[in-house]
Amino acid sequence: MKIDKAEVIVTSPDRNFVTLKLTTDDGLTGLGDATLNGRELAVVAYLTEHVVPLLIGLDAHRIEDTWQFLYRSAYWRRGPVTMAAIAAVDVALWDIKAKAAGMPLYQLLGGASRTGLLAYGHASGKSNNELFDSVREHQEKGFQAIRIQAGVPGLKSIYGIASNATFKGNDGVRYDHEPAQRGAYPAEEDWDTRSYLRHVPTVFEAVRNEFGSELPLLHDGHHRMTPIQAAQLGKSLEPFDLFWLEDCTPAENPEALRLVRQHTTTPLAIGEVFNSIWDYQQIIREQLIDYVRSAVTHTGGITHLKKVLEYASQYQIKSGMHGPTDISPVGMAAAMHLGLAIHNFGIQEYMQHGEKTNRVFEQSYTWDNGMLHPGDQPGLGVELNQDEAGKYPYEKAYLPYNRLSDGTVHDW
Ligand code: EZ4
Ligand code: CO
Repeated sequence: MKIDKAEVIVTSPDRNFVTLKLTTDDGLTGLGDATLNGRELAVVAYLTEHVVPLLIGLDAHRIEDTWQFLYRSAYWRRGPVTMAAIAAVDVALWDIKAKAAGMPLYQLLGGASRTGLLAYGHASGKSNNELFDSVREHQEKGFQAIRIQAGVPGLKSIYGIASNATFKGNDGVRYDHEPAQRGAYPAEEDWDTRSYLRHVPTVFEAVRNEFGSELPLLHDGHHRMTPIQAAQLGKSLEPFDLFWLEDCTPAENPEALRLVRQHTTTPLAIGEVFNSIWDYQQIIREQLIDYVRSAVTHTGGITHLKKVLEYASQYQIKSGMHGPTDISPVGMAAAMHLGLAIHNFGIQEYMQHGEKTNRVFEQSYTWDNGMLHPGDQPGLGVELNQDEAGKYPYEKAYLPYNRLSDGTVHDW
């Protein structure tokens, strides 16, 4: 079974997505997600110019060998662009292999270890009342675990809150910043860590008072704190029993987490911007985290992320795969097959795509009572409707960034 054709498809239904479609000489097709939010065309060029020409004629069954060939032959290893490109090839090959076997992909990964995947959604609001409404909306949609992001007094806009209503989804303005803002320049936001540190514990106290102690609650610090500030926050959130505190410090410095760990028992999650097992080597070995945040899409595909998660399992560290709307339904399905199969699944982030996206990517995964399941179609269970995809050409889009009150650029 040889790879006969490789197409890179860019479509922008609710936001930009990059998809690799492989076709074999016996007519099977496989899809891989290669979406890198705000830098989509870099991955398109990497694939089109440097990877696609190498794929034609390869044995589609040789997934591990193809992975190693792409990774090692490039000489320039790792990095988000490279690893997203390799991930797309890897996932498309797994899709093909599972279709050839006539099985849903999770069967090839060892079979189901559970009946479904606990998923969390994103609630947010500028005020506590708005936030409570958002939590209730999520509970009505079935969510049994909820991420809490709140506006901070004195700050105009902040990560996770739709302050300037950048995105109108099908159900109105959504409280999130996941769709990079369409435009030719990143939008500027403001930031003040001390105000944030003072405010967040009061929000969690209010949420616990309103919704009780059972509901699993999560929070994303989005890389903005210094180690000692993160330690302070973890400590001040301890009474509210978080499921996790995510990305408390910038991802580049794994040592920072040692200091955070010394001061707090709040569980830590990190890694949505990591892209290889090497990024995790120290923090897993030293047990500095509790959850691995990497997405299949950004971490070299199923082949590579499975290795990270197997390594993590020795230390009782679990998966918490990144699942914002900038992971396409193809990437989400890949995460679900992997999450269903591994023993150390923790939780899956799930933001729910808009209707246009769902028409472009026909899915067989299901959402029921707070639980995701990849479905039982052979392969990934997602197909690309190319007529629909063709209706939505690429639109230039950037993630926002932020500055302190004196104009200094801060971590976003
Ligand atoms: O900012 O997916 O936990 N989720 C996140 C996301 C990321 C975007 C970046 O592309 O932090 O909102
Ligand atoms: Co995050």
